[in-house]
Amino acid sequence: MNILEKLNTPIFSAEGIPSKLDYDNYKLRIDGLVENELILSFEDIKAMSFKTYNKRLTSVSGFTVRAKWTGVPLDDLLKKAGLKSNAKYLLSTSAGGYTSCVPLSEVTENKVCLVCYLVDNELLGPKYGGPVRLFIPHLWGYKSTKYLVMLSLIEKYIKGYWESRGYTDSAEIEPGMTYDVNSGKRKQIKGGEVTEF
Ligand SMILES: Nc1nc2c(c(=O)[nH]1)N[C@H]1C(S)=C(S)[C@@H](COP(=O)(O)O)O[C@H]1N2
Ligand SMILES: [Mo]
Repeated sequence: MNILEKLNTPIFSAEGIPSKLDYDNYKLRIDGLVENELILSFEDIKAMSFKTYNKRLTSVSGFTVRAKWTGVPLDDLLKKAGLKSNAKYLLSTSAGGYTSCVPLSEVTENKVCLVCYLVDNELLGPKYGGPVRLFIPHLWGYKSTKYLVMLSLIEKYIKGYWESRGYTDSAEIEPGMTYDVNSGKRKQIKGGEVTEF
């Protein structure tokens, strides 16, 4: 059981939860406005240099959870693929067709964005978006696509699953009350990445 399972973290998956994951045949495709399209296996991803961030995933539905998220920084993958000058947005797609889209400026350079495969050193598993998911702590969780299979570099913004259903395109975390999964307490958040607890 990983930390998210132990804490009974709420599970969001519009496309349903896979009964099991196929790590051996997993492929992440990076395509669109890049010099070199990449197709990476789970082994390829694990072989790349990684970073770990002790940070929170925060959902507009009203929960926030802290864990140590490990993965390949998006910047490293984009460097490997080579961005074309007209690439402006990152569109992420899950195995089941869930999508979300962010401006590159929100997920590169000084911004944390991981192509994540471990949480507190354990696999994400079928409930929490394995083999590989995005982790973007400073935006509402709907940008952190689970069951990630494709990252497409595009020129024009496309609304993703939740953005098409009325949630904001920016996904900037707004002030309000939230449930802190780690402590089991309801807390006030002030807006922006949740770092206060
Ligand atoms: N593929 C996929 N990724 C997804 C979603 C989804 O429905 N499908 N929901 C998003 C939302 S709304 C949130 S808050 C987080 C929740 O992550 P968790 O299920 O690991 O708590 O996943 C995001 N990524
Ligand atoms: Mo969410």
